[in-house]
Amino acid sequence: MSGYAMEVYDKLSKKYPWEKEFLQAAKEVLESLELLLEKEPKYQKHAILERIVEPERVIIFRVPWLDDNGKVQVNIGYRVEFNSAIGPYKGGLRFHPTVNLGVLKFLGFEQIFKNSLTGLPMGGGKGGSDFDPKGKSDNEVMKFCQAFMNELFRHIGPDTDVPAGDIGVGAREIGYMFGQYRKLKNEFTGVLTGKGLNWGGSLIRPEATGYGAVYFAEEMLKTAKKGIDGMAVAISGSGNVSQYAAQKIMQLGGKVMTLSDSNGSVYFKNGLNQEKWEFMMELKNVKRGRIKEMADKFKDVEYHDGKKPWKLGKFDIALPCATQNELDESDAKELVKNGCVCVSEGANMPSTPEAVEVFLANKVLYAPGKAANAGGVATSGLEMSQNSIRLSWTREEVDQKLHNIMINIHKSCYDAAKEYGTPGNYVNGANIAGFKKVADAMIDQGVI
Ligand code: NDP
Ligand code: 2IT
Repeated sequence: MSGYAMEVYDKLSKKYPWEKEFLQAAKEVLESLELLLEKEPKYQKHAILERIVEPERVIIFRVPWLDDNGKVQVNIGYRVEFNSAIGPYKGGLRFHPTVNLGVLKFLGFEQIFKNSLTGLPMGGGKGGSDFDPKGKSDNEVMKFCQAFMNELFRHIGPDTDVPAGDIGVGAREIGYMFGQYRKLKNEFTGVLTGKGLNWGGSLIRPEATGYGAVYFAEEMLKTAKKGIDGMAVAISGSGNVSQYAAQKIMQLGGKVMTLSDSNGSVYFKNGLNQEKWEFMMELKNVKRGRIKEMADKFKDVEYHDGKKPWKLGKFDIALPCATQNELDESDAKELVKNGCVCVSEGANMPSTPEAVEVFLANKVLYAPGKAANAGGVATSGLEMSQNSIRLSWTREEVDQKLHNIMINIHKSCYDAAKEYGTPGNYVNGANIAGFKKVADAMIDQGVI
């Protein structure tokens, strides 16, 4: 890195040395922008980088709640309202014990460019809590969600900030939070996305992130005259994104070979099929069990305790769909050695910078999360539109719109990468295309 981008990154890393995930995300974006910044001095003149790396507002609050034993528990709640130049803050809420301000700043920062890439009018934000839903009763989860909303409600709104799900926040949590918001405000609005279908949710929103990551992989493969049919696919995670990435791969004739959770991975000797997929959906979404139980149930499923999927076999495609930095340099080298040609990130920043280097150096078709997983937030944007016009679109209509959005994002990234001298580099393409729209809006709107 050099010049203006380097100057800004240096200052940022001295100011927030403990926010390592945020610095990692910021470094990647700033590196990608170098050529654009050289060609377009207006961004430096208007101090766009100095402004874009600072959230517009951060809200941090205490979340006290009563557990099933009548004991008071205290968690920390956050909402990082990062950038609203092109629309209301938009982005998920994460409930996980590893949540801290640095993690949410990384996610909120990525969200700015991701949301811009969708072509929809959404700014960037992210929030959450260090609350761990694992092992909690439904009643405890409800109590926590209500307590969390008791503070968050005064900062959000359908035209201000529209949260959604992320790790540890799915349909159940969105329901409890929406109920509390509605009660506190005495109004029914599209303040959250990922809502239930009979109270304002959109068809295809649950599927959207996973489907979108596969649609993006398809577009990249087309540039190499390849397709998903017959490909062996490694998927990590077994949550919302992984579940529907797996379903779409099966629908397109690919063979899903792995799934995982934070305890270990399962390897499907004969690939995943409908029966096993349905068992997994019930196991993860209803029983809230561990992925290991798939190996107890099916003879042709192996469980690898404490292992990630990447070294368990030979895969043509990898879809990391669990969490940040889950795929490192050694995993990337092994994937490449075994013939992997395409990596599409369902998760946010799952590949370490060293892993990304390996993919780029080996001409793997590699899509960073901010492009590949943008289908989730894009469909949230479609949910907001349906809420505003008080109509709901059919499954086919929403899926078609999602598919078109993913095709358009692919094209924007592909074209920007080519225009700025690094053809095929979707990292640069996504960062440049996502940045330009937001930065130009900031210039138009003056120093605020
Ligand atoms: P879920 O909570 O539904 O699932 C998360 C999955 O990842 C679980 O299988 C979980 O295992 C695993 N996981 C979580 N933390 C770790 C960890 N530290 N190490 C290993 N595995 C882990 O979340 P989502 O599927 O919604 O989110 C997955 C990823 O996709 C995240 O990076 C999220 O930011 C990103 N994303 C999500 C979108 C959405 O619409 N939901 C949209 C765009 C991106 P376990 O059950 O053991 O914790
Ligand atoms: O990372 C993400 O894009 C999400 N968790 C989804 C955000 C949203 O507002 O749907």
